[in-house]
Amino acid sequence: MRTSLRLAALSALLLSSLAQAAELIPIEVHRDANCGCCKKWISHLEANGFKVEDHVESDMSSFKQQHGVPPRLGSCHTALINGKFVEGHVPAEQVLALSKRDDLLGIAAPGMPMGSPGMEMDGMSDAYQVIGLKKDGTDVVVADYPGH
Ligand SMILES: [Cu+2]
Repeated sequence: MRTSLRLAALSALLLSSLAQAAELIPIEVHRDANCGCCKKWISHLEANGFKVEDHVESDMSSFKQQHGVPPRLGSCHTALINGKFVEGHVPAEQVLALSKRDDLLGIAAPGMPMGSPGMEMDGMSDAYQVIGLKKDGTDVVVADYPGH
């Protein structure tokens, strides 16, 4: 009797931790129809616990403008999560960390840095930074990725 109770408790525990592990984080990605690296970035997010809602836009530059992405931080795709933007090939770990940054309107990996997630090219990588846009409109460096 006692053993079966313990087993029941144990399997309940296992099931709940499995459910937690399976809980995916929703994010929407807006991109141009012909953007290949955007799709690769989506795969990177999906491999890291995100559930991506993929949107094809006809005019990315006006979309970026509408969502407050300054041109200096611009890249290819623009993702939206909890009212904040994620511009370009930002690593998934930084997208996760963004939930703790209420001082930021969004983050960006400006341009198309080689070696960033979705921009892998024969092991080459540029050094790049993830930049946060603060509510006062100024930029702050959120993370530094060294090249090699
Ligand atoms: Cu890209």
